[in-house]
Amino acid sequence: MISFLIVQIYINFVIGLWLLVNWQEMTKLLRIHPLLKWFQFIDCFLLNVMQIISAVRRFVTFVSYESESVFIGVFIVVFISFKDDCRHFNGHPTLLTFVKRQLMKKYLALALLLIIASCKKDEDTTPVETSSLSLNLSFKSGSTPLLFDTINYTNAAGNQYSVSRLQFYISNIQLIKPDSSLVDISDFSYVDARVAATLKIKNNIPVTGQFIGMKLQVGLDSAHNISNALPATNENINMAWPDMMGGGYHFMKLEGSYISGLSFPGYAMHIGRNQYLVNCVISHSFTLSEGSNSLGLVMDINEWYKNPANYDFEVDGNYSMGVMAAMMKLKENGSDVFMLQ
Ligand SMILES: [Cu+2]
Repeated sequence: MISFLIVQIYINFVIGLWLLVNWQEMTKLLRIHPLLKWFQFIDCFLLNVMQIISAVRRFVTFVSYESESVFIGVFIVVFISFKDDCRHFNGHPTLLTFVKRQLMKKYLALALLLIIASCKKDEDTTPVETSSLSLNLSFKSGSTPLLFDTINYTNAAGNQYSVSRLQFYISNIQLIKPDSSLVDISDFSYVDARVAATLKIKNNIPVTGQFIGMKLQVGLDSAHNISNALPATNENINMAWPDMMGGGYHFMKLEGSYISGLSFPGYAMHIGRNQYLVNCVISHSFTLSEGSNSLGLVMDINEWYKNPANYDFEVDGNYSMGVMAAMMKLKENGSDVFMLQ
């Protein structure tokens, strides 16, 4: 509606400008006294106002179609049907009628182009895509990007280790507003650090504004952490936590090997069971605007092994599954494994 009015006013402005520039020629053509131009101006101005009102009225009857072709069609109808009802000068056409005829002859193509351009522009400013947030996951150990299967990293306890598997669920992502209220943006996603397709978490909940951080969980809440509650995909089946150990799903499987004296034993940091759900809080200010937004979500694997308590494969054990103390340490260390960038 507003854009339609803008087009109308724009066209009238062009007509007015044309009148000003070509006034002398016009008066000759129309054989009228130059002083009458002010009457003509007021006359045309009033007519323009009437046309806008009439155009709006006509447009409203079509607006429900909301298609570009109808939009253009209505405009052309309105444009061509300008009323010739101000013939004050002994049968001479009014200036506006004259201009309209000139425009019809010379500038119709230009006018149509303007209309189409205006319509296109209008479409661009209409938000077609609702705002959404994509999280792009990446992994590192300390300052080193994750490279699988190489003993390349050292944790706070001094264990030199590699990573061969990193799979987990990320769930209940919430954005933190400056007043500390929370906006829920996602349910849960399965992530396999080796599978690129799982590293982009998209949500379709429109959200805009300023935020001071993010909360999320590594694992599944109690409503989902029930055997066979998730769709029976290979990924979910592989993440199953044995029924004889309580059922549900692994929240995370982080595996690799490490250097122990002269040997290279494996390690498996597996977390599951509701009480070991990992709550992460990330302090990071960001603004989400209309359209699509993306943020980098980086997991520092070394953070699983420190803060508040160092995890040492030699002391705390290289297999955590079902070992309450080990899983509790990982859960608590896990609260700061993520950062946003
Ligand atoms: Cu396990």
